[in-house]
Amino acid sequence: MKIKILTLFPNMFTEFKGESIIKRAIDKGVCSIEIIDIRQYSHLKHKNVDDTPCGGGAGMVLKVDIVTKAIRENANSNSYIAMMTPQGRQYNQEIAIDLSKKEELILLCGHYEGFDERIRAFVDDEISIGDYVLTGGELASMVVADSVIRLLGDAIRKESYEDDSFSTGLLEYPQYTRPIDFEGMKVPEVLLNGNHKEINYFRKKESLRKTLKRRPDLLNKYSFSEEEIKILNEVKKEENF
Ligand code: 6GU
Repeated sequence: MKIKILTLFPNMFTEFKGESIIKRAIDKGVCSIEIIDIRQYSHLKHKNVDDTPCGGGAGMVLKVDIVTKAIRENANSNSYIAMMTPQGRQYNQEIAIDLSKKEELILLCGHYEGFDERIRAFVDDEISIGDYVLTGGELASMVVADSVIRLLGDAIRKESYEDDSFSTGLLEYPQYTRPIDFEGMKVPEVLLNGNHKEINYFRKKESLRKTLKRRPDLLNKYSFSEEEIKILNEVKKEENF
């Protein structure tokens, strides 16, 4: 997969690209990341990319002519163009899986007050990473790129993600490693006895317990096996739900 990030702050991505897992994916040839400075597409004297809003008001607005030039000169018929804004659809694992199947992904990052509304006609998608406001789309684009890249190049795992995506999944069961006793806090006995049937049962039960207590909304979307329904009922009894 080719990922192109259009940004006014290319330096923000230097560390990101060099980070171990991302770097490994790039080195393995699973993906390439190209950081493109929107400013180079400005025809203006001082390479300005924004202007005051029509109708007045505070802040600056990214110019439609310059941003669309940046898009047009970098997109082709295989590009899927997503704009990073707090007004977009809320990002989740399902969207990450969808994006991981694209041949080329273009992430458009804005800053200042926002994009000229007409830019929206030139993108395929608009993504927000949650209900809070960032100073720009760069951090959000790194979140998206990271979550997509970790899905690449592992066809078997991708299949298991398909029928078990986070949106239909459960929270992870608790993990432990040595020491077995830390200041009186002990690793659960069952994990030390080597009985894999018991271990799997414990893990499923604790995964259901954690999901019930922290993210009960996920249980509404989860498709339970009969065994899991029994285990969940046991957990509910123990937790007085
Ligand atoms: Cl994608 N951009 C900005 N500026 N703020 C955000 C966001 C994106 N997602 C959540 N907050």
